[in-house]
Amino acid sequence: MSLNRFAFAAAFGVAAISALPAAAQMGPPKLDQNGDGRVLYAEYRSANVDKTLETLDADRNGQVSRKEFDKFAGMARTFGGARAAAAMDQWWRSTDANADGAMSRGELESSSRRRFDAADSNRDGALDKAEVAALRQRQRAASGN
Ligand SMILES: [Ca+2]
Ligand SMILES: [Ca+2]
Ligand SMILES: [Ca+2]
Repeated sequence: MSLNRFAFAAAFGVAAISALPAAAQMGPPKLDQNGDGRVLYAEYRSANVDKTLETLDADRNGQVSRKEFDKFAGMARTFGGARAAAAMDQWWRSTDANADGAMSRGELESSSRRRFDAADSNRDGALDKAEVAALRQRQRAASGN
């Protein structure tokens, strides 16, 4: 097994959850890396931008092509069903801002920032448990569950 395949396999277990758009995956403990109950933007960004590229950018060209994304979206559907698939689709549409068929690092950064700012309702630069809960609730409402 090549290193790349191994990395992919290692990511697979958490993939359907932790590389989903933040709104769909605030639950996993990984987001709050230092375990203080607050998610700082640096933590959020690392989960949403770095982790996404690490997991999805198979050819390591610094952006996620639709083909790379679809491979992953297929796995998300397998693990998370229609709801995960819908979340993936929504994530793609909200991230590929220039609609060129790829998520660039810049696009991931700005979509990550937008989500974070929208979730940080008291504007203190961190997501506390209540803000995370509200975010998850909005996500459930949006996906019709
Ligand atoms: Ca790529
Ligand atoms: Ca793009
Ligand atoms: Ca906050």
